[in-house]
Amino acid sequence: MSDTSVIYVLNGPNLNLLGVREPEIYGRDTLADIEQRCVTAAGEAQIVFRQTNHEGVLVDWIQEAREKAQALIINPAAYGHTSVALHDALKTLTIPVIELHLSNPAAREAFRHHSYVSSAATGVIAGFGAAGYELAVQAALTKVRERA
Ligand code: CA2
Repeated sequence: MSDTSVIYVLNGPNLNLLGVREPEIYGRDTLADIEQRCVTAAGEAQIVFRQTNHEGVLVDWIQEAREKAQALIINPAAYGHTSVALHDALKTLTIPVIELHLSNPAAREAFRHHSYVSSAATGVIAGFGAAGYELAVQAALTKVRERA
């Protein structure tokens, strides 16, 4: 059976710097490398992969995903710790939502311990570096197939 599912992979602020700064925390893969890993992991499913430094743009893309995607993966970066707007936007979705972090925020500074996204997510993947994106795509595909 062919898989024409569309999976949105949204990335928040500063993740455009991946592979350029702080490789000891976030690894050496660039965001372009990670996009390619997602495309490979998705097989016949389609990946829509985006990054923005702007909170409202993330809200717009989440609303777009309501119409166009079968699952959504989001690394909200710092907005995960601050944004009620992201929480509210994600709560409007009926598709599976996977929150993703390269590092494990629970093992870092206290201000990273709370996430406004987790309570609107189907599940959370954190601490596995760039490989977490591949795990998230697999989880998204599993959830989509369960619902088919
Ligand atoms: O571990 C993650 O994926 C985070 O979402 C990354 C965020 C951080 O605020 C979250 O607590 C956890 C930070 C993204 C910043 O990305 C950079 C990448 C390279 C160099 C500097 C920052």
